[in-house]
Amino acid sequence: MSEKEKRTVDVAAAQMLDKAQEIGFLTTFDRAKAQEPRCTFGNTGICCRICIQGPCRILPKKPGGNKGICGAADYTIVARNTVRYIAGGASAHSDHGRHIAETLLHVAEGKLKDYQVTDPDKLMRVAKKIGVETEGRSVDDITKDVANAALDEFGRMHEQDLTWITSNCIDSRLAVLHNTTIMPTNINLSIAQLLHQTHVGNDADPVNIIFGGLKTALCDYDGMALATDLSDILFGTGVPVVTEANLGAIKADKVNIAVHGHNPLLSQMVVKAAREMNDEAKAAGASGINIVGICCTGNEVLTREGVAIATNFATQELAILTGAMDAMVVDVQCIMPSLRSLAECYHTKIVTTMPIMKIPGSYHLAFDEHHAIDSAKEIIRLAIDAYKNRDAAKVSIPDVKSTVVAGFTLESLLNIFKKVNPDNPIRVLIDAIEAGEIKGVALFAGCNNLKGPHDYNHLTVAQELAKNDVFMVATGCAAQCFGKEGLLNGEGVQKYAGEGLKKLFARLNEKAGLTTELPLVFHMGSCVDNSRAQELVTLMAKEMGLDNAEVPYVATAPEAMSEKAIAIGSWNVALGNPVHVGVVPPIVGSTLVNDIVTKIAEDVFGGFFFWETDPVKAAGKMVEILEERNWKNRIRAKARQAKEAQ
Ligand code: NFS
Ligand code: SF4
Repeated sequence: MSEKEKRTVDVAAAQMLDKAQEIGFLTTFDRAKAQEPRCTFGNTGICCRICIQGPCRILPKKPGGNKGICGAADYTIVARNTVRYIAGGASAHSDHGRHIAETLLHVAEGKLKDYQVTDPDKLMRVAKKIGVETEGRSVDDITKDVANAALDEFGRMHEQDLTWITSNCIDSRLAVLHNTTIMPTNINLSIAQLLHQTHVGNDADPVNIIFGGLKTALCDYDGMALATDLSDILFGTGVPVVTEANLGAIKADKVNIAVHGHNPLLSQMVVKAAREMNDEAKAAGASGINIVGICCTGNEVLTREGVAIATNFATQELAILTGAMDAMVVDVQCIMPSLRSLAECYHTKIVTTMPIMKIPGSYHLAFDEHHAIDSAKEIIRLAIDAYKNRDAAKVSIPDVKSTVVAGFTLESLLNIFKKVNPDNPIRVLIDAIEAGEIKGVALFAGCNNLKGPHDYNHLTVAQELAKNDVFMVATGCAAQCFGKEGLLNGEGVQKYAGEGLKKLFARLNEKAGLTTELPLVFHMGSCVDNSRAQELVTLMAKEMGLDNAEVPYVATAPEAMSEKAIAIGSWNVALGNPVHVGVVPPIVGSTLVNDIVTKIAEDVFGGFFFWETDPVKAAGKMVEILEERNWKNRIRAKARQAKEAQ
């Protein structure tokens, strides 16, 4: 690997990094380098800052140094640090879900004129799933009950299992969650309890702490599952769309606005308002307005509106370096504070919109759901104004982009399977597994992490799994990497898929009736839409008559970074899924805790973590896991047949 490839595999990003070097701007790539070498204590998780006697480190060679000042052992410190990440992730995801639920309730109450129930069919499906009466009732009444049921998840004070978990999981899984006492009943309570549990002088038992963490991770799942459902109700359930990805999607002749962050409440309105404001852009001398997406709010509007992907997490600054980004409108999460200083070198306006996310020096325009379209229009006018100050001499947009076929919600994926098997769509995947055409299903999730080259792990793991006939779905920044690198289109299949996988694609393409070929990897949406992937594996489990932990399914976060990614990985484990992480997390400082999450977890939940930074080795291990599950399933089937024959 050359020095340049060590930074990123993304050609457009590499061009912009050269430009940054030329103009002497230090990006996140430089800052990542500056952090090396890392402190071993922090890097392995044995630094405790939970009280201000600390930081305490584990210094085994010094008398009294093998524990923190309070006596906390390495395993206590590592376990506490780990689950506090989960609390952060679950807070972010569930608060996003709560915001959507509140908005949906206000829609049903007639308080918000700019939002509607766009997908009443989904409303009915969700209502039925969670047990809300639909017969003879108005859409508003049903919507109110669904929204209130979601809000109830956050604060109910009676012991009742979380609804989006009980209604999405099969009985065998629910039994595991009950038997291990990790079934949550109240999202906010679990998060608060976990912070309490890990206060100085509280729980010292690493197993008990990890179980508290898993309970909270399930709240993360619940929050995102309801966020997905309610967003679909508000904005529609995506269908296949064709668009493009990478910095080449930024257009020199247009007013470019990037929507960046996570919550579709804002980005949907920006997309909608932009469609009505092309004339204003033209009056300013542009040929129109071009919206592009960064991070998960980009994935939300890609799925539902076909908005192009500009780039993913690690390269967000580089969109500004094109010199043609007129405004970046951000809401919450994964937004680098450095955007502001970079924007100073250009005409770009950074517009923050949420009360809990401001960047000093940037433009703050409080987004108000009561005047959503007006707020969105105001933001777009800022961008049009900024466009007038654009310096053409500073514009250099890499001529790099790939075609993207996205919009694969579970519903739209099943609709394609339905063309092959109208009576039982999910059988299409299972038949292909049983025929040995494919080895199983892999979910790609998570971020970028500059502890390794940008997008390298994502790309390599996917290429390896494709070669080995694994059916792939993806969310988040992983999915955005695949968009940029040409894996979200039919050419990706030709280039990378093994023979078995190609056969399945040939069958699907023949019947799908789309104007384009299906992509190598199915883009299932944003990180909260990992709930869609979990619904997929649960559907497979039901149809195969298995528990989740027996289905040939694996998850991977090849470049995990955020607390949210840690929470997602953790609920995947609790729900029976093996999870690869391509970065060694700060857990290895305690052999005991490391063994709990990588080994003991498998005995208890069927799911487990494994760390592997080498993407080829990681893919090899994932294939092995799928093969082992298939092998066990064949033995089970044989045993069943033998019993029936008796
Ligand atoms: Ni997920 Fe999506 Fe990206 Fe990571 Fe951030 S945008 S919510 S956390 S960095 S994948
Ligand atoms: Fe040190 Fe204990 Fe305080 Fe942690 S909680 S900083 S180990 S004294």
